[in-house]
Amino acid sequence: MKKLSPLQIERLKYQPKLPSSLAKGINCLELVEGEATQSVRDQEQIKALFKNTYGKPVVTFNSTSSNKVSELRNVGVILSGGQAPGGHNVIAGLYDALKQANSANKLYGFLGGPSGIIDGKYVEFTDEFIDAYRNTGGFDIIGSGRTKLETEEQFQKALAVCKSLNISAVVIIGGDDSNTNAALLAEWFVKNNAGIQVIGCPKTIDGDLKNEQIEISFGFDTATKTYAELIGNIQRDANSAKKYWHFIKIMGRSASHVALEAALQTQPNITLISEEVEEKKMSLESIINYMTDIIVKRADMGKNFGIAIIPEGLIEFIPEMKSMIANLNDIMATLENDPDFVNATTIREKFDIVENRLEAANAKVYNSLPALIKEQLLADRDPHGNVQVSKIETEKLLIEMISTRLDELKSQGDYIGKFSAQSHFFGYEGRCAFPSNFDADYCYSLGFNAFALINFGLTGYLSSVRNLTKPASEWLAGGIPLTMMMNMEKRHGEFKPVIQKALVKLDGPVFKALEECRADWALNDRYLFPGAVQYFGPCEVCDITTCTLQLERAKELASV
Ligand code: FBP
Repeated sequence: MKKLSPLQIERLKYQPKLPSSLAKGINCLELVEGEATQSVRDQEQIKALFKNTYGKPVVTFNSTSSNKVSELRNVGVILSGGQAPGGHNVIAGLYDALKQANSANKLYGFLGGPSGIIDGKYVEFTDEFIDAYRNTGGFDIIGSGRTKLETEEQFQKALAVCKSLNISAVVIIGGDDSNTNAALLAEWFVKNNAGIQVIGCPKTIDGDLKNEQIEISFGFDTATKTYAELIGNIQRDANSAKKYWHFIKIMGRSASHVALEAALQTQPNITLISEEVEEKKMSLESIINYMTDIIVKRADMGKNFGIAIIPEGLIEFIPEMKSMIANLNDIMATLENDPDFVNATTIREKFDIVENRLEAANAKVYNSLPALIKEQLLADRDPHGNVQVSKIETEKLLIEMISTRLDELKSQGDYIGKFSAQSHFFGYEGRCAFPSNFDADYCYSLGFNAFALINFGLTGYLSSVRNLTKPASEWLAGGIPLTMMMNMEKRHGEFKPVIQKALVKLDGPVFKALEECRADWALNDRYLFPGAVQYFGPCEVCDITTCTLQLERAKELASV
């Protein structure tokens, strides 16, 4: 028997809460259809590409008194992309609903992400299998992957695998890219009369898969609370020793929602928000000046310590870097097969080849960077051909440039402090934590609800559970068409239909909350210490949601 920690044992017993409409039973639901929908942008192009799944209505579920056994359905499930706390509960909710609907139903888990459905690698879930993973973090129940599902050949293979298992529906648990895959697969299955439905579930710690119907993606709650705990601990350390500046890079591929939320929970001295940097066209130099100014002012007050939060994707939002990285991404695609580059024996030779190929202005920016960052910018691209920003040590770049600037100021007599910095990157630490009560309940509900959508024969929908700042019993279950969230974007030089990413809105209530306080937090230490995620205890501590969700919902409700 596998040894479990005391918390593992207790969490396995936790019974996640469901919205009252779903709690009555999977066979006691009625479907309510809303108005027909359209995509967020590029309606004509999206409609042409999704002839069979475009324009469907938003749907919601009500409970009814009728209780009928559903027809037999076998379902396959895929975990796709980066890990996010609560993924196991989505599968547990899906499994429970499917077995409640008809005990002869079967749930298959495809192994290692989307490639599992193409290669026919799967497991069949049983009660015992599922029970060992309830309320646990991670995606290790079946693993995850980032394979894109987009080619005719992949779709044909997926169809053959589903047919061999008599699968009539597939649930894809993923972020914007994975749900774009889900939309493409759904359309292809309908077009080819495959008789297989596809339902998505909104996952990503990044919090950038959201809109009016999807208030937040799952995992954001737990991950941000985990980072906030760590930042709070570091703030205590900094405030105790009073000798270090801590530069903390926080995960979040592109949008700064995670950094912003972690900042609101902890109130650090400096928080950079990538979307603001882009909007204000802040150069690297102006970011350095902004941060140096605060460091100097604090030093004048006798405080040679502080906390700076840096969003993971920052580098791509600094205008001159964005242009250089875009140019570099194109060049890297050709250099992969260039013998001079591939066989270069020193990193200096690689730098020279790259600098010669970059446009003049971009070469200048690239050349101005420290060697460490130049080298990291040459690392392997992700499946979309982009730099993997989690591997770029922006926090170290900023420390190095600020140190140089402070030395200059010191030599001019404008700085009297002592700058000693520590760098951190909080990312993987938060993605597989035990899901908070919120994420445990939300994920279970999303999975349960995904089966409800399947049971009503829907396809090309995203599982939607709303009203999330209210107790779970008041949550609203339903679904939104995936095409409703799509627009056309350039990928690998071509316009493709993709789910639109939600970036931080600078006129939104969450950013405004930071903006109002940050000057005060910069100089007067207002650190908050959130502590670890709590699973047992008063609901004011255990069941609270994020500042982001609370502020956004409050604004939405006020405008109704
Ligand atoms: P998803 O969008 O797939 O949920 O992944 C998000 C993320 O955690 C980002 O925050 C991060 O940049 C990236 O994954 C890291 O990817 P990897 O796990 O491949 O290193």
